[in-house]
Amino acid sequence: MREIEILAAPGRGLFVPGETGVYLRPLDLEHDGAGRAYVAGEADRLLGGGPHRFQRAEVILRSIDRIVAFSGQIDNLRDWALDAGCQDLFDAAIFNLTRRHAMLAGKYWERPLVMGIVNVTADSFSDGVDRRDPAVAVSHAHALIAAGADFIDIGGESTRPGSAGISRAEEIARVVPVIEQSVGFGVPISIDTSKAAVMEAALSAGASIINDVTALTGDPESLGAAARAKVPVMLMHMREGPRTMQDDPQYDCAPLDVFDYLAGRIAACERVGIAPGSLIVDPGIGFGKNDLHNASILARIGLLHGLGVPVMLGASRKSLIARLSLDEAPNDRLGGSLALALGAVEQGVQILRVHDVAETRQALTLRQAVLDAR
Ligand code: YH5
Repeated sequence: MREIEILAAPGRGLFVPGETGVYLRPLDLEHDGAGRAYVAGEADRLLGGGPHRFQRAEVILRSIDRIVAFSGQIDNLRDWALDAGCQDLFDAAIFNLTRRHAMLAGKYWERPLVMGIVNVTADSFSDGVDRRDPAVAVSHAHALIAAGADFIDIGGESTRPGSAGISRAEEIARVVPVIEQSVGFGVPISIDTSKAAVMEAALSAGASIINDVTALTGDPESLGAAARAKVPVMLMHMREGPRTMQDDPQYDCAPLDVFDYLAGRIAACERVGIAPGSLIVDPGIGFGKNDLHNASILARIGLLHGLGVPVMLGASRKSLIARLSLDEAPNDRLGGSLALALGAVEQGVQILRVHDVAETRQALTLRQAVLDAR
Protein backbone atom coordinates (compact mmCIF):
# COMPACT_ATOMS: atom_id res chain seq x y z
CA MET A 1 0.00 0.00 0.00
CA ARG A 2 1.29 3.48 -0.87
CA GLU A 3 1.68 6.08 1.86
CA ILE A 4 -0.22 9.35 1.92
CA GLU A 5 2.39 12.14 2.18
CA ILE A 6 1.14 14.95 4.40
CA LEU A 7 2.06 18.36 3.01
CA ALA A 8 2.11 21.57 5.04
CA ALA A 9 0.82 23.50 2.01
CA PRO A 10 -0.49 22.46 -1.40
CA GLY A 11 2.20 23.91 -3.65
CA ARG A 12 2.05 23.90 -7.44
CA GLY A 13 1.91 21.16 -10.04
CA LEU A 14 0.28 18.57 -7.79
CA PHE A 15 -2.83 18.27 -9.91
CA VAL A 16 -2.35 16.75 -13.34
CA PRO A 17 -5.62 16.80 -15.35
CA GLY A 18 -6.85 13.39 -16.35
CA GLU A 19 -4.40 11.62 -14.10
CA THR A 20 -5.07 12.85 -10.56
CA GLY A 21 -7.96 11.79 -8.35
CA VAL A 22 -9.28 14.44 -5.96
CA TYR A 23 -10.82 13.39 -2.63
CA LEU A 24 -12.10 15.64 0.15
CA ARG A 25 -12.48 14.82 3.83
CA PRO A 26 -14.37 17.29 6.04
CA LEU A 27 -12.44 18.21 9.20
CA ASP A 28 -13.36 19.65 12.61
CA LEU A 29 -17.06 18.87 12.39
CA GLU A 30 -19.19 21.03 14.64
CA HIS A 31 -22.50 19.66 15.76
CA ASP A 32 -25.25 22.25 15.81
CA GLY A 33 -28.16 21.93 18.19
CA ALA A 34 -31.58 21.05 16.81
CA GLY A 35 -32.90 23.71 14.46
CA ARG A 36 -29.74 25.72 14.05
CA ALA A 37 -28.32 23.25 11.58
CA TYR A 38 -30.76 24.20 8.87
CA VAL A 39 -30.14 27.98 8.76
CA ALA A 40 -30.64 29.10 5.17
CA GLY A 41 -27.55 30.29 3.31
CA GLU A 42 -25.16 28.16 5.32
CA ALA A 43 -26.11 24.95 3.56
CA ASP A 44 -22.84 24.95 1.64
CA ARG A 45 -21.03 23.97 4.81
CA LEU A 46 -23.41 21.36 6.19
CA LEU A 47 -22.39 17.74 5.90
CA GLY A 48 -25.25 15.86 4.25
CA GLY A 49 -27.54 18.81 4.97
CA GLY A 50 -26.92 18.65 8.73
CA PRO A 51 -26.39 18.53 11.63
CA HIS A 52 -22.61 18.92 11.24
CA ARG A 53 -21.03 22.11 9.96
CA PHE A 54 -17.49 22.05 8.57
CA GLN A 55 -15.22 24.93 7.59
CA ARG A 56 -12.07 22.90 6.96
CA ALA A 57 -11.22 19.86 4.90
CA GLU A 58 -8.35 17.62 3.93
CA VAL A 59 -7.70 17.33 0.21
CA ILE A 60 -6.10 14.09 -1.00
CA LEU A 61 -4.65 13.90 -4.48
CA ARG A 62 -3.77 10.56 -6.01
CA SER A 63 -1.61 10.51 -9.09
CA ILE A 64 0.60 7.86 -10.64
CA ASP A 65 3.74 8.94 -8.82
CA ARG A 66 2.46 10.02 -5.39
CA ILE A 67 -0.47 10.45 -3.03
CA VAL A 68 -0.46 13.74 -1.12
CA ALA A 69 -2.74 15.34 1.45
CA PHE A 70 -3.06 18.87 2.77
CA SER A 71 -5.70 20.62 4.77
CA GLY A 72 -7.12 24.10 5.09
CA GLN A 73 -10.17 26.33 5.12
CA ILE A 74 -12.66 25.42 2.40
CA ASP A 75 -12.41 28.92 0.88
CA ASN A 76 -8.62 28.73 0.68
CA LEU A 77 -8.74 25.20 -0.72
CA ARG A 78 -11.15 26.38 -3.37
CA ASP A 79 -8.74 29.15 -4.35
CA TRP A 80 -6.04 26.50 -4.68
CA ALA A 81 -8.36 24.32 -6.81
CA LEU A 82 -9.11 27.27 -9.10
CA ASP A 83 -5.41 27.93 -9.48
CA ALA A 84 -4.58 24.27 -10.04
CA GLY A 85 -7.32 23.84 -12.65
CA CYS A 86 -9.46 21.33 -10.77
CA GLN A 87 -12.29 23.56 -9.55
CA ASP A 88 -14.89 21.34 -11.25
CA LEU A 89 -13.75 18.27 -9.34
CA PHE A 90 -13.48 20.31 -6.14
CA ASP A 91 -16.97 21.76 -6.49
CA ALA A 92 -18.38 18.33 -7.32
CA ALA A 93 -16.83 16.98 -4.12
CA ILE A 94 -18.30 19.84 -2.05
CA PHE A 95 -21.66 19.26 -3.72
CA ASN A 96 -21.60 15.60 -2.68
CA LEU A 97 -20.44 16.39 0.85
CA THR A 98 -23.27 18.84 1.41
CA ARG A 99 -26.04 17.05 -0.49
CA ARG A 100 -29.03 16.79 1.84
CA HIS A 101 -29.66 13.17 2.83
CA ALA A 102 -33.14 11.74 2.57
CA MET A 103 -34.65 10.27 5.72
CA LEU A 104 -33.88 6.60 6.28
CA ALA A 105 -36.88 4.43 7.16
CA GLY A 106 -38.46 7.38 8.97
CA LYS A 107 -35.29 8.40 10.83
CA TYR A 108 -33.66 11.85 10.69
CA TRP A 109 -29.92 12.32 11.09
CA GLU A 110 -29.74 14.61 14.13
CA ARG A 111 -27.65 12.08 16.06
CA PRO A 112 -25.76 8.92 15.13
CA LEU A 113 -28.12 6.00 14.69
CA VAL A 114 -27.42 2.64 16.28
CA MET A 115 -28.15 -0.61 14.49
CA GLY A 116 -28.26 -3.66 16.77
CA ILE A 117 -26.90 -6.94 15.42
CA VAL A 118 -29.06 -10.04 15.59
CA ASN A 119 -27.27 -13.17 14.39
CA VAL A 120 -29.23 -16.27 13.52
CA THR A 121 -26.14 -18.29 12.69
CA ALA A 122 -24.45 -21.49 13.67
CA ASP A 123 -21.37 -19.64 14.96
CA SER A 124 -20.44 -21.14 18.28
CA PHE A 125 -20.23 -18.51 20.98
CA SER A 126 -18.69 -19.02 24.38
CA ASP A 127 -22.06 -18.41 26.04
CA GLY A 128 -23.32 -21.71 24.59
CA VAL A 129 -26.56 -20.20 23.27
CA ASP A 130 -27.97 -21.74 20.08
CA ARG A 131 -28.41 -18.71 17.87
CA ARG A 132 -30.36 -20.64 15.26
CA ASP A 133 -33.29 -20.92 17.67
CA PRO A 134 -35.74 -18.21 16.49
CA ALA A 135 -37.00 -17.60 20.02
CA VAL A 136 -33.46 -16.79 21.20
CA ALA A 137 -32.92 -14.37 18.30
CA VAL A 138 -36.31 -12.70 18.81
CA SER A 139 -35.70 -12.11 22.50
CA HIS A 140 -32.26 -10.76 21.64
CA ALA A 141 -33.84 -8.37 19.12
CA HIS A 142 -36.31 -7.25 21.78
CA ALA A 143 -33.51 -6.61 24.26
CA LEU A 144 -31.52 -4.56 21.73
CA ILE A 145 -34.57 -2.41 20.99
CA ALA A 146 -35.22 -1.92 24.71
CA ALA A 147 -31.58 -0.81 24.96
CA GLY A 148 -32.22 1.90 22.37
CA ALA A 149 -31.48 0.38 18.95
CA ASP A 150 -32.76 2.53 16.08
CA PHE A 151 -32.74 -0.50 13.78
CA ILE A 152 -32.00 -4.15 14.04
CA ASP A 153 -29.95 -6.04 11.48
CA ILE A 154 -30.90 -9.68 11.10
CA GLY A 155 -28.51 -12.08 9.40
CA GLY A 156 -28.58 -15.83 8.92
CA GLU A 157 -25.30 -16.49 7.15
CA SER A 158 -21.92 -16.15 8.79
CA THR A 159 -19.60 -13.92 6.76
CA ARG A 160 -16.61 -14.47 9.00
CA PRO A 161 -13.26 -15.05 7.33
CA GLY A 162 -13.02 -18.63 6.10
CA SER A 163 -16.69 -19.43 6.50
CA ALA A 164 -18.51 -21.46 3.86
CA GLY A 165 -21.93 -20.47 2.56
CA ILE A 166 -25.33 -21.93 3.35
CA SER A 167 -28.21 -22.55 0.93
CA ARG A 168 -30.90 -19.99 0.14
CA ALA A 169 -33.53 -22.22 1.67
CA GLU A 170 -31.55 -22.65 4.90
CA GLU A 171 -30.90 -18.91 5.17
CA ILE A 172 -34.57 -18.06 4.55
CA ALA A 173 -35.67 -20.65 7.10
CA ARG A 174 -33.40 -19.04 9.69
CA VAL A 175 -34.24 -15.36 9.20
CA VAL A 176 -37.90 -15.24 8.18
CA PRO A 177 -39.41 -16.44 11.49
CA VAL A 178 -37.19 -14.00 13.40
CA ILE A 179 -38.23 -11.09 11.17
CA GLU A 180 -41.91 -11.99 11.39
CA GLN A 181 -41.77 -12.05 15.16
CA SER A 182 -39.69 -8.85 15.42
CA VAL A 183 -41.59 -6.47 13.10
CA GLY A 184 -44.09 -5.77 15.86
CA PHE A 185 -41.33 -4.30 18.05
CA GLY A 186 -41.63 -1.13 16.02
CA VAL A 187 -38.14 -0.44 14.70
CA PRO A 188 -37.07 -0.92 11.08
CA ILE A 189 -35.38 -4.24 10.32
CA SER A 190 -32.55 -4.69 7.88
CA ILE A 191 -31.75 -8.03 6.31
CA ASP A 192 -28.03 -8.85 6.22
CA THR A 193 -27.74 -11.04 3.14
CA SER A 194 -26.10 -11.31 -0.27
CA LYS A 195 -28.79 -13.47 -1.84
CA ALA A 196 -31.67 -11.99 -3.85
CA ALA A 197 -34.11 -14.71 -2.79
CA VAL A 198 -33.34 -14.05 0.88
CA MET A 199 -33.80 -10.29 0.36
CA GLU A 200 -37.20 -10.90 -1.20
CA ALA A 201 -38.33 -13.34 1.48
CA ALA A 202 -37.11 -11.04 4.25
CA LEU A 203 -38.84 -7.98 2.78
CA SER A 204 -42.09 -9.96 2.45
CA ALA A 205 -41.73 -10.95 6.10
CA GLY A 206 -41.47 -7.29 7.12
CA ALA A 207 -37.83 -6.20 6.77
CA SER A 208 -37.51 -2.74 5.22
CA ILE A 209 -33.78 -2.28 4.55
CA ILE A 210 -31.26 -4.41 2.61
CA ASN A 211 -27.77 -4.74 4.09
CA ASP A 212 -25.49 -6.47 1.60
CA VAL A 213 -21.80 -7.07 2.40
CA THR A 214 -21.21 -7.63 -1.33
CA ALA A 215 -22.82 -4.31 -2.33
CA LEU A 216 -25.27 -6.15 -4.60
CA THR A 217 -22.54 -8.04 -6.48
CA GLY A 218 -22.95 -11.38 -4.70
CA ASP A 219 -25.94 -12.57 -6.72
CA PRO A 220 -26.73 -11.53 -10.31
CA GLU A 221 -30.37 -11.11 -9.28
CA SER A 222 -29.80 -8.78 -6.34
CA LEU A 223 -29.47 -5.41 -8.18
CA GLY A 224 -32.84 -6.08 -9.83
CA ALA A 225 -34.40 -7.33 -6.61
CA ALA A 226 -33.26 -4.21 -4.74
CA ALA A 227 -34.49 -1.92 -7.51
CA ARG A 228 -37.94 -3.55 -7.51
CA ALA A 229 -38.17 -3.49 -3.73
CA LYS A 230 -37.57 0.29 -3.53
CA VAL A 231 -36.11 0.03 -0.02
CA PRO A 232 -32.90 1.57 1.34
CA VAL A 233 -29.76 -0.44 0.59
CA MET A 234 -26.53 -0.59 2.58
CA LEU A 235 -23.59 -1.13 0.24
CA MET A 236 -20.48 -2.56 1.90
CA HIS A 237 -16.99 -2.86 0.49
CA MET A 238 -15.40 -6.29 0.45
CA ARG A 239 -12.42 -7.73 -1.38
CA GLU A 240 -13.01 -11.24 -2.78
CA GLY A 241 -15.47 -13.46 -0.89
CA PRO A 242 -15.51 -14.48 2.78
CA ARG A 243 -13.68 -17.73 2.05
CA THR A 244 -10.56 -16.14 0.56
CA MET A 245 -10.78 -12.46 1.45
CA GLN A 246 -8.07 -12.54 4.12
CA ASP A 247 -5.46 -14.18 1.84
CA ASP A 248 -2.99 -11.31 1.60
CA PRO A 249 -5.27 -8.50 0.44
CA GLN A 250 -3.56 -5.74 -1.56
CA TYR A 251 -4.50 -2.09 -2.03
CA ASP A 252 -2.87 0.89 -3.68
CA CYS A 253 -4.33 3.07 -0.92
CA ALA A 254 -7.08 1.36 1.08
CA PRO A 255 -9.23 4.41 1.96
CA LEU A 256 -9.17 5.70 -1.63
CA ASP A 257 -9.67 2.27 -3.21
CA VAL A 258 -12.68 1.67 -0.96
CA PHE A 259 -14.05 5.09 -1.95
CA ASP A 260 -13.66 4.31 -5.67
CA TYR A 261 -15.25 0.89 -5.32
CA LEU A 262 -18.28 2.28 -3.50
CA ALA A 263 -18.59 5.10 -6.06
CA GLY A 264 -18.77 2.40 -8.74
CA ARG A 265 -21.44 0.51 -6.82
CA ILE A 266 -23.52 3.68 -6.36
CA ALA A 267 -23.27 4.24 -10.13
CA ALA A 268 -24.33 0.62 -10.77
CA CYS A 269 -27.33 1.15 -8.49
CA GLU A 270 -28.28 4.36 -10.29
CA ARG A 271 -28.17 2.54 -13.64
CA VAL A 272 -30.88 0.11 -12.48
CA GLY A 273 -32.99 2.89 -10.99
CA ILE A 274 -31.96 2.82 -7.32
CA ALA A 275 -31.70 6.48 -6.34
CA PRO A 276 -28.69 7.67 -4.29
CA GLY A 277 -31.25 8.91 -1.76
CA SER A 278 -31.86 5.33 -0.70
CA LEU A 279 -28.22 4.25 -0.43
CA ILE A 280 -25.84 4.01 2.51
CA VAL A 281 -22.15 3.09 2.26
CA ASP A 282 -19.92 1.07 4.58
CA PRO A 283 -16.16 0.48 4.26
CA GLY A 284 -16.48 -3.12 5.43
CA ILE A 285 -13.99 -3.28 8.28
CA GLY A 286 -12.30 -6.70 8.35
CA PHE A 287 -13.58 -7.79 4.95
CA GLY A 288 -10.48 -8.43 2.85
CA LYS A 289 -8.32 -6.00 4.81
CA ASN A 290 -5.27 -6.36 7.03
CA ASP A 291 -4.79 -4.33 10.22
CA LEU A 292 -3.03 -1.49 8.43
CA HIS A 293 -5.77 -1.34 5.80
CA ASN A 294 -8.47 -1.28 8.48
CA ALA A 295 -6.68 1.39 10.52
CA SER A 296 -6.02 3.62 7.47
CA ILE A 297 -9.66 3.37 6.46
CA LEU A 298 -10.82 4.26 9.99
CA ALA A 299 -8.34 7.14 10.11
CA ARG A 300 -10.00 8.69 7.06
CA ILE A 301 -13.51 7.25 7.13
CA GLY A 302 -14.88 10.79 6.71
CA LEU A 303 -13.72 10.68 3.08
CA LEU A 304 -16.70 8.48 2.33
CA HIS A 305 -19.05 11.42 2.89
CA GLY A 306 -17.81 12.58 -0.52
CA LEU A 307 -19.95 9.80 -2.01
CA GLY A 308 -22.99 11.93 -1.17
CA VAL A 309 -24.80 9.32 0.92
CA PRO A 310 -24.85 8.47 4.64
CA VAL A 311 -21.93 6.43 5.98
CA MET A 312 -22.15 3.48 8.34
CA LEU A 313 -19.54 1.50 10.23
CA GLY A 314 -19.46 -2.04 11.52
CA ALA A 315 -16.39 -2.57 13.69
CA SER A 316 -18.09 -3.99 16.78
CA ARG A 317 -16.16 -6.89 18.36
CA LYS A 318 -14.21 -7.50 15.15
CA SER A 319 -10.96 -9.38 15.31
CA LEU A 320 -8.80 -6.38 14.43
CA ILE A 321 -9.54 -5.18 17.97
CA ALA A 322 -8.04 -8.33 19.44
CA ARG A 323 -5.06 -8.27 17.10
CA LEU A 324 -4.22 -4.64 17.86
CA SER A 325 -4.82 -5.15 21.58
CA LEU A 326 -4.35 -8.22 23.81
CA ASP A 327 -5.99 -10.99 21.79
CA GLU A 328 -9.27 -10.60 23.68
CA ALA A 329 -12.20 -12.95 22.99
CA PRO A 330 -15.18 -11.40 21.10
CA ASN A 331 -17.16 -10.72 24.30
CA ASP A 332 -14.19 -8.79 25.75
CA ARG A 333 -13.85 -6.27 22.92
CA LEU A 334 -16.28 -3.61 24.13
CA GLY A 335 -13.57 -1.03 24.90
CA GLY A 336 -12.09 -1.25 21.43
CA SER A 337 -15.53 -1.31 19.83
CA LEU A 338 -16.53 1.92 21.59
CA ALA A 339 -13.23 3.60 20.76
CA LEU A 340 -13.67 2.83 17.05
CA ALA A 341 -17.32 3.90 17.13
CA LEU A 342 -16.57 7.26 18.76
CA GLY A 343 -13.66 7.90 16.41
CA ALA A 344 -15.95 7.34 13.45
CA VAL A 345 -18.66 9.59 14.90
CA GLU A 346 -15.99 12.29 15.25
CA GLN A 347 -15.76 12.13 11.45
CA GLY A 348 -19.52 12.31 11.02
CA VAL A 349 -20.36 8.63 10.52
CA GLN A 350 -24.14 8.42 10.74
CA ILE A 351 -24.88 4.76 11.55
CA LEU A 352 -23.08 2.33 13.86
CA ARG A 353 -23.73 -1.39 13.51
CA VAL A 354 -23.03 -2.81 16.97
CA HIS A 355 -23.58 -5.73 19.32
CA ASP A 356 -23.59 -3.60 22.50
CA VAL A 357 -26.44 -1.17 21.94
CA ALA A 358 -26.89 0.14 25.50
CA GLU A 359 -23.16 0.77 25.97
CA THR A 360 -22.85 2.45 22.56
CA ARG A 361 -25.82 4.71 23.26
CA GLN A 362 -24.32 5.58 26.64
CA ALA A 363 -20.96 6.50 25.06
CA LEU A 364 -22.68 8.62 22.37
CA THR A 365 -24.88 10.38 24.91
CA LEU A 366 -21.93 11.32 27.12
CA ARG A 367 -19.87 12.49 24.17
CA GLN A 368 -22.72 14.75 23.08
CA ALA A 369 -23.34 16.08 26.59
CA VAL A 370 -19.73 17.22 26.82
CA LEU A 371 -19.80 18.76 23.32
CA ASP A 372 -23.01 20.61 24.19
CA ALA A 373 -21.29 22.20 27.19
CA ARG A 374 -18.85 24.12 24.94
C1 YH5 B 1 -20.33 -4.65 8.49
O1 YH5 B 1 -19.25 -4.27 8.93
N1 YH5 B 1 -20.30 -7.07 9.24
S1 YH5 B 1 -21.03 -9.68 9.60
C2 YH5 B 1 -16.44 -11.03 13.11
C3 YH5 B 1 -16.49 -10.74 14.45
C4 YH5 B 1 -17.49 -9.93 14.95
C5 YH5 B 1 -18.44 -9.43 14.09
C6 YH5 B 1 -15.98 -11.77 16.50
N2 YH5 B 1 -22.25 -7.61 8.36
C7 YH5 B 1 -20.81 -5.98 8.64
O2 YH5 B 1 -20.29 -8.47 12.27
N3 YH5 B 1 -22.81 -5.43 7.43
C8 YH5 B 1 -21.18 -8.05 9.05
O3 YH5 B 1 -15.52 -11.25 15.27
C9 YH5 B 1 -22.03 -6.31 8.10
N4 YH5 B 1 -21.14 -3.80 7.82
C10 YH5 B 1 -22.35 -4.17 7.30
N5 YH5 B 1 -23.06 -3.27 6.65
C11 YH5 B 1 -19.44 -9.70 10.44
C12 YH5 B 1 -19.47 -9.23 11.85
C13 YH5 B 1 -18.41 -9.75 12.75
C14 YH5 B 1 -17.40 -10.55 12.26
